Amino acid sequence: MPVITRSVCPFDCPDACGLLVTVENGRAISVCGDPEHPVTRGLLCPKMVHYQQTVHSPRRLTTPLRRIGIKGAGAFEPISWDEAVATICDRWQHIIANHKAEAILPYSYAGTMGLVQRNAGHAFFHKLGASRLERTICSPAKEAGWHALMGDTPALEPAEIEESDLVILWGINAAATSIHSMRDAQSAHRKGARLWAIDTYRTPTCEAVDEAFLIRPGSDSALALAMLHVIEREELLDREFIAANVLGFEELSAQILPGCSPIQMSEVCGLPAEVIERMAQEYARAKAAFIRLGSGLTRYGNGAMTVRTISCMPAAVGAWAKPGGGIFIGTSTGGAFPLQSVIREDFMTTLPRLVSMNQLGSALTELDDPPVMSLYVYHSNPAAIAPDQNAVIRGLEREDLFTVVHERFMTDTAHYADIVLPATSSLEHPDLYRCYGSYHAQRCSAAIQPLGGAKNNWEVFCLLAAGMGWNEPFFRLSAEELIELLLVGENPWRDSEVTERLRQGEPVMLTPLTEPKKDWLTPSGKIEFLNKKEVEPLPRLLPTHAERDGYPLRLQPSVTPFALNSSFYEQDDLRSKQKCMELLMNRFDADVRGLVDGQIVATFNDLGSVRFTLRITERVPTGTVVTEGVWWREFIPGDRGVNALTSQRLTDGGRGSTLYDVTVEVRGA
Ligand SMILES: Nc1nc2c(c(=O)[nH]1)N[C@H]1C(S)=C(S)[C@@H](COP(=O)(O)OP(=O)(O)OC[C@H]3O[C@@H](n4cnc5c(=O)[nH]c(N)nc54)[C@H](O)[C@@H]3O)O[C@H]1N2
Ligand SMILES: Nc1nc2c(c(=O)[nH]1)N[C@H]1C(S)=C(S)[C@@H](COP(=O)(O)OP(=O)(O)OC[C@H]3O[C@@H](n4cnc5c(=O)[nH]c(N)nc54)[C@H](O)[C@@H]3O)O[C@H]1N2
Ligand code: SF4
Ligand SMILES: [Mo]
Repeated sequence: MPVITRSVCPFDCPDACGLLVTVENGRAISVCGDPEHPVTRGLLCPKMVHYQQTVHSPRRLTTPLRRIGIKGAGAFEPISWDEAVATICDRWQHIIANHKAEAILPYSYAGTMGLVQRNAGHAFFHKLGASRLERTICSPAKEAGWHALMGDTPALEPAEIEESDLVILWGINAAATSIHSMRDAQSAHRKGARLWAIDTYRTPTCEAVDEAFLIRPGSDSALALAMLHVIEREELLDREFIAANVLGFEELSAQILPGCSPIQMSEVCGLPAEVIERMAQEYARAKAAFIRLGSGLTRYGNGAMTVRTISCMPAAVGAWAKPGGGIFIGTSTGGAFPLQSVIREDFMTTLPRLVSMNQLGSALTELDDPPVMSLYVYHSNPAAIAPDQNAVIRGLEREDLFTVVHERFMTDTAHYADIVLPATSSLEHPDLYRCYGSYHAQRCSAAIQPLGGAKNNWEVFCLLAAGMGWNEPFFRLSAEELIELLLVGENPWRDSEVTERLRQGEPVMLTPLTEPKKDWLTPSGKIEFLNKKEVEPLPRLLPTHAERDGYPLRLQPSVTPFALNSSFYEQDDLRSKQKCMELLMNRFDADVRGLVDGQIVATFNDLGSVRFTLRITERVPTGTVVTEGVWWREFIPGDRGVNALTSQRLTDGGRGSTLYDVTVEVRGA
């Protein structure tokens, strides 16, 4: 008899969708959305509708492996878990004796978002004294930009979008990356709201809105400042709201806005001045404009400033004061669960060095005192997703680097491992999930037994702790007991009733801590247009990094609806929907280079050269080229993926990645 079990989508996505998994004879045979989930309401994206194909993929790793060929060649032999753990612990003891524990570097990110499995390694590496990883590849510049203006003010309730009369999907490909925001925006549309998208090329989201505005990469501050210039000039400011809620509008008005006329800013962002004029007027005249801000526009040398500048807009027109008005960058529910009980910073006896995950290439090839002698990768695929792939691979090829990769699949990174450990999928382990697009949370149990010898992240760290000879009782707790540590007590986010429902596996809504849209949690209590604590006290136009690089085309390493970063390439159907690793280029740019549709092209800059299949399309404006998805090397025309073209440079705030801040040239290959 098939059994239906509730579960949660574990992937790095704002939504943490509720799932219903049908299990028969120990196998997951189908997965669908949970119609009773209060937010996700049964809707799933195309990636997850056949999740059982990922879980039961013939490509799943099911036994530990030891490298037998040269590094990166992919030749391995099976070994037992005992042997794998003993080999790792022996090597680490040796490295610690010769170089100290900081020579060991963990590398993990967001293969699973579950609070236990995602954070499972922290306690272990803290006790070991390993280098710490600065996990900033995604969008820390977004938080930094928000913080500079809004302090600790929490996000508004995202469902307010449905009450808006003008929804702006700004730098977010919501149709692919945030399907519930898209659904709610469309519901607002049905009630009469207009929908805009502001992007750098025509994404699926642009096809689903009333109007799409395409701007030059990294130039959103120019557009926002020009709109503010018009709003002030046309006397469309909400002066009452500003007087009561904003600090430093006068300074912005006197020092910055005069130099930001639509004509001046048109040259920067590429939109005609009259279009900027119209956008400003319509934005200011809307009853309750709602900006849903994405992450793409933050991955530039000026990314934090971009977020800060755009975030001034709802304050200038008083949109915050109206239901459905404001700007939403994502929720943060950090206080809801005592994560310290899992990550155990108290296990650290010193404060080891911090290594940026965006600079793994340099860490592996340049760091000394001590050099990185061992890399332990879990739920991440840095050989594919980290910037400056050539530097990363030079590091991974080092014969003296001892690399362990704990994975579900033989990823590009696992190919370079000395030891590969098989990981469970989310259906094979329990966890507790929260999300960053709303305020829901849910605990789930394993729906099926682990495949073959696969083990979950937490189990592996318990084995490694035992292998290191530690007696610490913490490493004898089960994953369920860790979940219970996260659920102890109650707090303003969740009372005893909500906590009990969580224990039962029900999806629940957490209660955001303050009344958003009224209390500005900044030092002054106001929205700080002027913030003297910042290097840049006022929002202004800053250049991107790539503007100085000198290659003629801006490259956008964007996302596809049919994969999530480098995940899901194991599903043949999803992969075939993406066809192949394409470079999207405008006909004009192709013609001047004598390139034709379908040919293999070499795309290059100072960091590397990557082969793509050229796709000529009017979706991309001149001067910009786009590729979607982070392909596995096995499926691409050359031996390098898109990140051989991206750099290790960091954002202006938050030390984030600058994956979109790239220039290239393209020629026939
Ligand atoms: N299907 C799918 N879903 C995903 C992911 C995936 O890979 N595939 N990834 C997940 C992860 S980890 C994340 S962080 C989120 C990210 O999801 P989003 O917040 O949507 O971020 P991105 O897709 O990186 O970028 C959003 C859009 O910004 C555009 N963009 C790039 N530069 C600029 C700019 O300078 N200005 C403007 N206005 N737009 C710009 C890009 O073209 C893109 O369409 O999605 C998550 N969901
Ligand atoms: N060119 C380009 N580069 C990008 C991006 C882009 O859009 N374009 N996006 C960037 C962004 S926003 C992000 S967040 C990063 C994401 O980078 P990563 O967090 O590395 O994400 P994935 O590529 O999805 O790789 C996750 C891996 O975890 C494995 N995994 C899943 N569950 C488990 C588990 O429970 N245990 C273990 N041990 N393994 C598991 C999966 O098999 C998968 O190989 O990539 C960044 N890099
Ligand atoms: S990837 Fe995102 S949209 Fe798709 S099922 Fe998972 S949480 Fe939902
Ligand atoms: Mo991300």
